[in-house]
Amino acid sequence: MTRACFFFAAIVLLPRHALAAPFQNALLPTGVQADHVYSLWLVMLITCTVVFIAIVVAFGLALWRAPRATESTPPDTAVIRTPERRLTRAVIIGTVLSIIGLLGLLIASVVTDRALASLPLKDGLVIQVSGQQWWWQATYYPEDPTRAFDTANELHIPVGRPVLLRLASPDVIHSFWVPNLSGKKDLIPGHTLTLQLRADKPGVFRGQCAEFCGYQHAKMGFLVIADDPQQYEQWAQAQRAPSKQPADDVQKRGQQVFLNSPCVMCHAIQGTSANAKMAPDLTHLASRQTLAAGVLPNTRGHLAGWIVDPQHIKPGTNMPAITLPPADLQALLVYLESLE
Ligand code: HEC
Ligand SMILES: [Cu+2]
Repeated sequence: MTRACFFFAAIVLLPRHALAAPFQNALLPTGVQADHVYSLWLVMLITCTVVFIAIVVAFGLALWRAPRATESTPPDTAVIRTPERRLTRAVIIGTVLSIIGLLGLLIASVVTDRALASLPLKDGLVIQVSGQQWWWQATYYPEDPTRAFDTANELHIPVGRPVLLRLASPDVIHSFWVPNLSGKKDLIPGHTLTLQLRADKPGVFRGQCAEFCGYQHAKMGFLVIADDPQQYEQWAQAQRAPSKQPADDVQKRGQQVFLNSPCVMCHAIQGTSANAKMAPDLTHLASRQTLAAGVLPNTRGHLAGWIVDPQHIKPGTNMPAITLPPADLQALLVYLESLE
């Protein structure tokens, strides 16, 4: 019993006080929407715990009072020879209490749903997110060609401002879930669903596809980075700019390797002739913290490993292994790493 209490206290109290660095944690809400979900979770947890304890106690009492017998004495059934009326009353009270409890939980979820839908979207930032197998494509300011830009697998959002995500998918169902900021929302082919959220503190939050979408579903993560509004604007401006031009001969050679290899059939680097949209936009690849949808840290070694053998890292991924002479690969890496 003490252990159960400790466990209960641990899950309710620990996340708020002991885990200083939230990363992917539904119990450490960092935005209004996640707060609503967390409150509902608490209401459900507490209600269910109370009911569970009440049932275990009632069960224990029933066992305690059950008629006992030994080989030589018959059971004393006096205790269960209660008048029918009393039993009926007990069943009615039990049923009414259960209905009240379930109704209470239903009302709590409806209230949460309404609270989630009522986030004011004035001055909201619109991001179009498309779930791909198995990465995330994002277009910022989709309605405003002068401000629009593409990125992948890493969203920056301004702290304190509402964000409206328009979620779509070309083929299979995915689910967008960044637990510190909001609940889940599916990306359904042929529909656009929206998810609104707001980060109330700066931070880096991990998200994850939460709907089985194929072989590499588990390796379909992403990051949401909540920046101070000013930092966010700087980031957006940098992302909007075309890619950095090669600054030296090695980078120039790397760019040529990229443009002359199959990379251009799938990837775009704005400011060059590569503008395919089948795969993550690489215009500002070096500004991102991870590669391949949150699977690898974005370092030169991992980048090389990914280009040489993506099928080893994410079997079944839609990027083929590409063999390049070592010097070409090195130049390509130097060039890609310059794309801040
Ligand atoms: C047939 C299409 C295709 C070709 C050709 C291709 N890629 Fe990819 N690439 C992809 C896809 C799809 C992904 C996303 C994979 C995933 O995360 O599951 C990807 C991911 C990447 C990433 C990680 C991007 C990120 O932000 O996570 C890099 C870097 C990359 N490719 C570089 C290259 C380079 C360099 C070449 C050429 C040598 C190349 N790719 C050729 C389809 C392709
Ligand atoms: Cu998915």
